[in-house]
Amino acid sequence: MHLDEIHGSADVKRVPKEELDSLAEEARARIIRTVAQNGGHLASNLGTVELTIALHRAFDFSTDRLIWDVGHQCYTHKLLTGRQAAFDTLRRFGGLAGFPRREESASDTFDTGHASTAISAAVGLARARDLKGEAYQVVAVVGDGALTGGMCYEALNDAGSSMLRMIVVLNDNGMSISRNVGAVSGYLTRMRSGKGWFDAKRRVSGFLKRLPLVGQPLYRVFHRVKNSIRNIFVQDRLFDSLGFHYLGPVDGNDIRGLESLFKRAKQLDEPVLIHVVTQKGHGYSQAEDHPTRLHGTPPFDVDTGRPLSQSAASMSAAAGEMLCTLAREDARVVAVTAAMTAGTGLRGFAEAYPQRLFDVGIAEEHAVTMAAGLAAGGLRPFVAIYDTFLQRGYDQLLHDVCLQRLPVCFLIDRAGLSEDGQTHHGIYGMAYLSQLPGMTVLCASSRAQLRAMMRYALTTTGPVAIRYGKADGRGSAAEEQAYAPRWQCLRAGKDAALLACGAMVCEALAAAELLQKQQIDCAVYDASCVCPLDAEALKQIRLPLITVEEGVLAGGFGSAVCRFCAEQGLPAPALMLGLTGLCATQGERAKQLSAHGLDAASIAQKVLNWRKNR
Ligand SMILES: Cc1ncc(C[n+]2csc(CCOP(=O)(O)OP(=O)(O)O)c2C)c(N)n1
Repeated sequence: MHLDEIHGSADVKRVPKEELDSLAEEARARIIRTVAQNGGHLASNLGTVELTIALHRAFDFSTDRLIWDVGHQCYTHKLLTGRQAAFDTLRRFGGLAGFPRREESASDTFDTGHASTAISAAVGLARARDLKGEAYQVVAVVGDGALTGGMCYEALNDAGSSMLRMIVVLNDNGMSISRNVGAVSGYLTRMRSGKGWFDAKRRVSGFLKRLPLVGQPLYRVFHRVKNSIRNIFVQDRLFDSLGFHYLGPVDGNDIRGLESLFKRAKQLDEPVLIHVVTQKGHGYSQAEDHPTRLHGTPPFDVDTGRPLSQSAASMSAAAGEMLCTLAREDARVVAVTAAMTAGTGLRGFAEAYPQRLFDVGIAEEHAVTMAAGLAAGGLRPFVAIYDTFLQRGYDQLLHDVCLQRLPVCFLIDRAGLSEDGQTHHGIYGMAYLSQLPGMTVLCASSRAQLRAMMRYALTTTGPVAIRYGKADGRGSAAEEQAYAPRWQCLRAGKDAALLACGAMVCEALAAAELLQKQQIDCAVYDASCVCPLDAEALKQIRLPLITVEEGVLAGGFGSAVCRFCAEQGLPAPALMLGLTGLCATQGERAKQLSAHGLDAASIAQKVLNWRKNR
């Protein structure tokens, strides 16, 4: 049977055993081809092809519920649940999402994107099922990387004492995006290498079962006491002691072995944790050899595994390089990351200053409070983090950093719309950071400015957040100067002033060019300090104001300007351009900007409309 004949668990069950491997190969080839064209999460998906097929054979996900943690490994699930025809549109604007989406398919039980949520969601579903007297099984698939996140332990703690019927599949490949970190990761490694017991158990079980007459009864006795025997072989039993029936570790790339274990687990009337060991990138040598580079990748060449085009100058790389410079000059400078060393450009720093980089795992709350501790201890921590993931650390920002006015600098990467869509957009940061007492919020529109802002942050005595998008749109147009928290007039004009921050500075400059052709003369300001606002500039501009931000309008930059104008008796902004409502778009940045009216052409059009309607 081929992929195009499969539309759900029932079809996967009909695949003859001897055709399972070729089905896995077909899915794998399709994933490689599609990600090579569209970009996406590659290595994680290649590692879970067999696991997904086995899950669909053992369970029926037209009624049973499957929750993928992070959800970046759900491509095979999409292929097996009626979405193979649309798979070429994966991650494209208007196409299939790169993550599970309930709106997209009834087979997607729970939307994910951020790590470590699946066990909590599974506990909730299992409780809902029991209260409603329903019978379906709930399965959460969680990676060992996601298991570094605190929410997992809150959920395990809750579920383990509840005797809920649910299954957690721990997909252990030893990797987060980079090599996994921390004590639990070390524990899992010991479990994997304590495999001697599992081999012994298999041999003894097989031997007993084969004994005539006494075999079966002896096997049952063995089965009952095996957990206590296992203590002798496997020293530690984290999951058992948390109240989970632990099964494993098993080969997670062996469909048949997994299928029979899942079928066994299904019979158990208690929380079960199945520890499966997969290989990240399995079946594609480039991804097996470079699982970090090919964890998430832009379009790439299948032969070499290398990106098809040179990526635009990266703000992350500039942040990483500057941090090395600052660390060289100032022994107090340290870096903190929550499992995003590569994504935030800290690889070079990790090599140059391994003792001064702290990768805490996918633990943003801990990262923020730990950084506050570092600052309280006299160091100058820079926390490099994506805007969307810092949402996790909101109370920590307030309670641990801002209330104590500790000098932690947040390097907030991927501010703005994300190709990955709604779970990953960095569009709330401007609003949520600006509410925090004493937090200076800066938006960098170029690498040069970012570097200057980082140096400036070291001169302050309180918390600073520097936000920036992925690419440096202004490039060499921006000069490196000592940063002062003032707005810069980049272009004079007499009809209106476009006040833009971050990546919107480029769009505003281009919009002003377009408007010039229509005889509308707009000034453009780089409103690099969003909190506090540049009060002097605002009082002096004396033109109709148009704010432009790649973030939610409610509580954001435009709102702050509006409030300032009301307080000062100045005219309110003529236009406030930004994002409203749920931003459910994904894919190509240019298309998203245009859909939300934030590309240069749309900005110019809105200014024209405003002029006409005045
Ligand atoms: C809260 C949060 N922080 C960071 C990330 C970025 N991220 C996506 S996948 C990933 C690694 C996940 O590792 P694991 O769960 O082991 O899955 P694998 O890719 O190894 O299969 C990280 C850090 C995220 N999705 N959510």
